Amino acid sequence: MKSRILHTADFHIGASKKIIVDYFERQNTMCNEILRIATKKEVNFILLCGDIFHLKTVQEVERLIFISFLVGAEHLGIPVFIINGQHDLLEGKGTSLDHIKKLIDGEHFKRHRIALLKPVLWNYRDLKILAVPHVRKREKSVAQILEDHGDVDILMAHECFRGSSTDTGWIADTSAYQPIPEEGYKYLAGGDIHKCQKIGKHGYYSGSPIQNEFGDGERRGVLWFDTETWDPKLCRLQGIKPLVTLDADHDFSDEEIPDAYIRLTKTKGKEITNKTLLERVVKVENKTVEFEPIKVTTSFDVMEGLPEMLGKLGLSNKQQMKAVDIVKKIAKDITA
Ligand SMILES: [Mn+2]
Repeated sequence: MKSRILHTADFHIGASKKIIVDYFERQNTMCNEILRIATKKEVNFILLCGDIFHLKTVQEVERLIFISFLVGAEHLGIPVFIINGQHDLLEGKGTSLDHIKKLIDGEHFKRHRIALLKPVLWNYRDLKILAVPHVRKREKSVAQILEDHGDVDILMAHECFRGSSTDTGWIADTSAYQPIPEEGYKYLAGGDIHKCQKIGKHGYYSGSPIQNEFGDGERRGVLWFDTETWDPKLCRLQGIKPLVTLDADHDFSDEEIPDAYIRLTKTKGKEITNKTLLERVVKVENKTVEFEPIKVTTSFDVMEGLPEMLGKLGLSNKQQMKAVDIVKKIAKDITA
């Protein structure tokens, strides 16, 4: 049985809130875009490999962004298989995804599955999927956990594997990092490293779907593959403004300014007169520039745009209303 699969990770909902004015909307768009791609590519399920939330203090609206993503996927008939990353770990034994587990266990979501802190083996369609969530201290290596379970088709893990690298050129090259298991699986779906890359023979990091900070490369998206070729392709998200770094000492007077969140660097205090540029700057590296970047606001209603989004995805009015009701009910439950 051929399955089509979307692999993603490292949403980091709540990241970039200090620099991006409309970060809620941007990360909500990210979630909607992933559902759009999943629908277009007719995937059978989504692998979501950890670091859903950025901070331990997750705001309700941030929770709602993720819950509406799961509600959307549920209604589209697309299961999402989730593991936690290190950003999802709370002090003590909890995770920021415990409420999602409750919703799944309580059958509010009937399709999705979640593995928190402990490895779980899922059988789905004709596939064996071993989910290895992140833990603070690994007593057994990922390779040993895999060996305990025997051969699988897909290994999900949120881990920094040896040999992986970031956009800034950092490489995980010491023995402190986990070696990639050499065999016993057909596809390793990795989370943790934000740059999309191949690792080992059959391992892949999807990377984060969008840039979350300056320094993140612009080559981003989600991975899509099928179980005939196991050969993933990067699908880019649409409608996501990039984060771009510009040299403030450059003469911008005649230049087209990209529609982006802009960071200015290296200025010696030269006056900037290009209005479009000034409107788009959200961060200044060197304080000799004489203006304040745009202030961050935090008012955003996740319900706004949800029916339209569901409509665009092809849901009937009745289904849309049902989905909105579910999100409202959940919102009420978790803010109670
Ligand atoms: Mn991460």
